Amino acid sequence: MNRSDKKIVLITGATSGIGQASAKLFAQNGYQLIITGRRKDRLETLSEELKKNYNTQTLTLNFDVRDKKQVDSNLKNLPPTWKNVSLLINNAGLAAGLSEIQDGDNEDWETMIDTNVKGLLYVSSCIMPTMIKNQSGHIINIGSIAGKEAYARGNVYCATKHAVEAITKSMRIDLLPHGIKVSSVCPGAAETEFSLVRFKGDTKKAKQTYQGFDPLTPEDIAETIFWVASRPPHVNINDILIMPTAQANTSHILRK
Ligand code: NDP
Ligand code: 8X3
Repeated sequence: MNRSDKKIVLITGATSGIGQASAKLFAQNGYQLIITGRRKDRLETLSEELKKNYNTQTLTLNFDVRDKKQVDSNLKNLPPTWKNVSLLINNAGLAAGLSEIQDGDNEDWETMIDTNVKGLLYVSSCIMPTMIKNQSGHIINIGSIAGKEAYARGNVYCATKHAVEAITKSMRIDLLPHGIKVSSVCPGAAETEFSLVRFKGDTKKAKQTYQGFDPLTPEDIAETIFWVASRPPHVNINDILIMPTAQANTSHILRK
């Protein structure tokens, strides 16, 4: 059954992992989709797949969330049929490196701060005015267990996800008078391209991250995001922390 009545959802970072799985689930449930990411070929392949499988209308926007000019030129003047975004999923994000703070690479720090914090703000600032004008909308920020606690060598990544937590709480207060819901979905270890990116293409290290236990899948998170997005108008889910059963917190994973 179509539960959405052709709402428009904008998903950042839809070329992989959680964003891609969410795109498929929202398409399956009758949403129109704006999907974004830097890898154009992947956006196009996904758009074709969504059209073929679900007859979904998709707008693909190829930009880097760190670049304010690119964000503005893609999102500030959306075509009239696409501008009434009712759901924004701020998902684009990454970890770069896993080093003790004294050994941290300054470029990695900038990449994480610019993507996870500034990128989320740049995208939101383009979409909030229309939501405010419409006096309705929903923003779901993808946080992390790393935004709830700090772990060894997680330093700057943890800081960016703590920032997402603070921004989410603050957005909820500021947008309250405008009828806009604000939520966060915060996963523990989910097997996506996350570790491949963190370890800069080192497939062995990426694989080891998820060895000996069942991590979350991107689909687990997509289902959670969809559930948060599909509550009735009078219900907002402020925050969900979703973990693999085998992971108690960032430092306790039960591996076989
Ligand atoms: P993936 O690496 O599989 O996906 C990340 C997505 O973000 C890609 O689509 C990528 O697209 C996009 N992205 C990254 N940098 C940029 C950029 N500068 N501009 C535009 N898009 C960008 O990882 P996940 O699916 O796991 O990550 C999604 C979110 O979930 C992130 O915010 C991450 O921090 C969070 N998270 C992940 C967890 C995990 O264990 N996997 C746990 C908790 C939270 P492209 O490269 O094409 O630009
Ligand atoms: C990703 C989860 O624990 O690898 O946000 O930082 S963790």
